[in-house]
Amino acid sequence: MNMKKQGITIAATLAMVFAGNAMAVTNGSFTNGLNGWNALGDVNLQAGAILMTTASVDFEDDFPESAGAFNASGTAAAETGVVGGIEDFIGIAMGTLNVQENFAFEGSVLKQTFNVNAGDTLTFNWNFFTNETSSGADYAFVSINGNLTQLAAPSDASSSSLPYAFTTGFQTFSQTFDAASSVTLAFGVVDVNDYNVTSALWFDNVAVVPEPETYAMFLAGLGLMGFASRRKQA
Ligand SMILES: [Ca+2]
Ligand SMILES: [Ca+2]
Ligand SMILES: [Ca+2]
Repeated sequence: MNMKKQGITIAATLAMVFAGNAMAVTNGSFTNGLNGWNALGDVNLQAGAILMTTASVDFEDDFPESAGAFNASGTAAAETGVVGGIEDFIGIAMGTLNVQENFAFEGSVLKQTFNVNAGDTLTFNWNFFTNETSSGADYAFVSINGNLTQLAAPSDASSSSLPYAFTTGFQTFSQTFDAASSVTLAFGVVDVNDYNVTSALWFDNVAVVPEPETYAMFLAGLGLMGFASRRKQA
């Protein structure tokens, strides 16, 4: 194999590696519905993004609104604290979703497991909606291998956004991984203190991107191969 062919082969291999990495998350923009994801509770595809809520189908969560008024999918929010409930589904201990002495009651989650490389960064866009006005109540979270990060609670949502009373507005989450590993990513939203008054999490554009240094090395490598190739031709 001559140097040019070898260079092309290496470039093709690198391109495949990088394409594979960019594809770490399956259907992260939800262009193929819920393909690649596993849902529990009220999880609904809306205009190529996800909206999940804490709303029942047949219970007046937001009295005096009618039952199911804030349910997005036709499937009720799922119970917490029970076998087959929210904690079980995303692999966290019972009670983990409680906020100090305030119990989580019900909610919804969506999850996917994929591989990351060291230096990869997970990003996604999100927005939290709620009808709650009290502090210390419902919240939305992201779980990465069982480690919960609260995205927002009602105290973070101050703008109005019908049909919900409050929203945080659109936000971007970003987290970089130190080591290569398998990652179970889960998004969730839960009712806290009671089953009443709905909160919702919207999100989209879930992606894993390689660290810039790796990209730079990749591009530098292509440049060197191009130089070697040109010199041979000359
Ligand atoms: Ca999308
Ligand atoms: Ca509810
Ligand atoms: Ca609530």
